[in-house]
Amino acid sequence: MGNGLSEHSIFSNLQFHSLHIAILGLDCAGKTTVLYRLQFNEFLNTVPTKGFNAEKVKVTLGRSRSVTFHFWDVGGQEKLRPLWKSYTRGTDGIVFVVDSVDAERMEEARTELHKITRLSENQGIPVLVVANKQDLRNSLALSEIEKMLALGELGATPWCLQPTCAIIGEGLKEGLDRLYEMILKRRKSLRQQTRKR
Ligand code: G3D
Ligand code: MG
Repeated sequence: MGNGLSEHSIFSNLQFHSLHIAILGLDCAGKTTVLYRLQFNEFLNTVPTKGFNAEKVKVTLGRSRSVTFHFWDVGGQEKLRPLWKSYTRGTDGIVFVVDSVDAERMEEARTELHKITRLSENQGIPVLVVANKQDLRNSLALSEIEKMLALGELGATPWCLQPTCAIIGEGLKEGLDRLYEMILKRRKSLRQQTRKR
């Protein structure tokens, strides 16, 4: 699972405290801004590495649960996208950031989003789609973004669409809460399936 917990401990009680999240999206969507704004809580450490940023951030979510997120912010340039799958292997969730103003590249974002969620190892992994840069006047409405990204065609992938303004951090905590809930729900249903076997 990539979070250091054994399957047994996860399934015996759903109190997992550490999650692995890949932050993906086209270049300039705001991924790195999202990552650094997420440090609204306790900052643990920084590991600057070529090609990606890794951060461990401790977040207090609804009902006072403290969860440590290990975020991997991977470069979004075309030549780096083939690397995405190495970062989503064993991930608990994906944050997919889109630039709400960049209508021209929404189709490209859709292609990449569908490509990564269709991989067999990513089946069912929850995706938080972040409609970033909502502060800009010409940003697309959520309903338009949902349509342009064909979110309704994601099949087995649970998803949520969250409007944000990453430069001031607006909407990010709500987004993480929603992602956490989706991850929790998936873990519960996997646990039930295991019990039935
Ligand atoms: P990336 O990591 O996805 O490539 P970055 O994207 O986080 O580097 O952000 C790309 C640019 O978008 C940055 O501007 C950043 O400040 C801007 N940006 C990120 N989030 C928002 C937002 O919510 N609103 C607005 N208005 N801008 C945002 P620069 O000028 O540094 O390239
Ligand atoms: Mg970046």
